[in-house]
Amino acid sequence: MTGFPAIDGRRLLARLDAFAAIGATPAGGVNRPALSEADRAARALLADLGAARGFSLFQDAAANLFLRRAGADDRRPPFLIGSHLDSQPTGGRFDGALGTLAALEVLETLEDRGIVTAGPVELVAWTNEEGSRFAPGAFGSQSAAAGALPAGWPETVGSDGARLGDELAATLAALPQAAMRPLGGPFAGYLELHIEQGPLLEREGALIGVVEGIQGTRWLEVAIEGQVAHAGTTPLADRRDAMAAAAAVITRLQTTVMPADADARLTVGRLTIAPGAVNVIPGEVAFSIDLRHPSGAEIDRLEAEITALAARIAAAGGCRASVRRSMDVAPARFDRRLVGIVEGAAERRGFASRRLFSGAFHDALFMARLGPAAMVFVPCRAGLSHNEAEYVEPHQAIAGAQVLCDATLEAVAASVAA
Ligand code: HGY
Ligand code: MN
Ligand code: MN
Repeated sequence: MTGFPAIDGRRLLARLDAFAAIGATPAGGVNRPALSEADRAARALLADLGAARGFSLFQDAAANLFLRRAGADDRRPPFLIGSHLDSQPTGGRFDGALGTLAALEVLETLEDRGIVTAGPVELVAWTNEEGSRFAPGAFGSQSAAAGALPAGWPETVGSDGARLGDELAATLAALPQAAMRPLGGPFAGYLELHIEQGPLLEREGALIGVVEGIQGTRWLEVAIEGQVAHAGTTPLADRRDAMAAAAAVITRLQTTVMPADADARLTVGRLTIAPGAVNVIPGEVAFSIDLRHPSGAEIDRLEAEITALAARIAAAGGCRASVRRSMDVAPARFDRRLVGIVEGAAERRGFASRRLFSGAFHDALFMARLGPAAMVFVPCRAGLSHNEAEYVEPHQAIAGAQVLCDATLEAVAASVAA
C-alpha cells in the first residue's frame, strides 16, 4: 500500500449511476448528445456537486466546464484532470463519464483529507468530444488548444438540424454560476482516465493501461453524384446510379484497402441517399469515412488512395465523386515523465498494467500539443464501446480512479519541483 489517500469507491460508483440516469436509454446505455438538454443536465449536476464542495466554477467560450480546487499558491498554473460528458446516440455509461467523475472523486478525496496541493487542481469536462451531433469531435479541447473556436463555428448544422451557435449559447446560459474565462491558458499538466474501448487490456488480464500516445484520425465526407432516373424504364447501360458506385467504393475499402494494412481502420458510419424513393435511381449518395492510423504519412497515403479509387469507380459508372475532410487529427505521443508516473502509480498499487497506444482519439490528444499530458485506461467488457452494452467492472473503475488520484498527486508535486 502507499501513503497516497484511498478514493471513495462507493461514492464514485454512485456518481456513475446518477449520471447514467441522464439521457438513459431503454437498452442500458446513454444518449447525451453534445450541447443537448441531456448534456446540459449532466453539466448542471456536475456544477452542483462541485459547488457543494466549495470548488469554484468556470466555463470558456467553447463551454468547457472547470471545477477548481485551490492550491497553496494559486498563481501557479492548474493541473487539469477530466474527460467529457457528451455521448454517442447509442453510447455507453462509461465513455467520458468515467474520466470526468473519477476526476471529481480525486478533488473530493483531496478535500476530504484536507490535502494541500502546491498549485490548483481543476476538473475539466470538455465540450463535444464525440462529434456525433456537431462535427468535428473534440470541439472543446481543440478550441482550447487553438485558443479560438473554429472559423464559422456558429453556422455548423448538427445531425439533427440544430445550429451550433444556438446550442452553445443555450449551454453557456444554463450555467450562469460558472464564471467565464479565456479559452486555453497555461496548465501544469493533464491526466485523463478513460475506458480502452478496445479488447487488449481485457485479453491480457491487465487492469491498467499506461497510454503512450494516440493514433491519428481523419474524417472524410465522400459525395457521389449520378443521375436521378426511373427505376423501371432505365436499362443498366443508361444508368448513372450513385448508389451502385458508392456501394462499389465501400466494398473496396473493406475488401482491399483495409486488409492491406493491419494498422489501418476504415469505417463508413453514416450514409445518405437522395432522393431516397424506392422506385427512383439515386442521384446523390454521401457517406462518411472515419480513417485512423498510427502514422500521419500513412493517413495521407490512404486518403490519396481512397480519393483516386472513388474517382475511378464513379467515372466507370458515369458518376462523379468528391472527397472533403471534416476532421483531421494528427497522431500524438504523451509526455514520458507523466507516462512513467502513471505506470509507477499502477505498480505501487499492485495493479497489472501494460503500455499501449490509443485507437480512439481523446481530448488528451489536444492537450498534449500544449503541455505535458497522459492517460490512464481501464478495460471494458469485450472491448465494446460506442455501444449501449459498454461495461466496466466496479473494481476496474475504482482502480482507474485510484491510479488517477495517485498519479495526479505525484505529478502536481513533481511539476512544482521541476
Ligand atoms: O471516435 C473516437 O475515437 C472517440 O471515442 N470519440
Ligand atoms: Mn470518450
Ligand atoms: Mn466516444
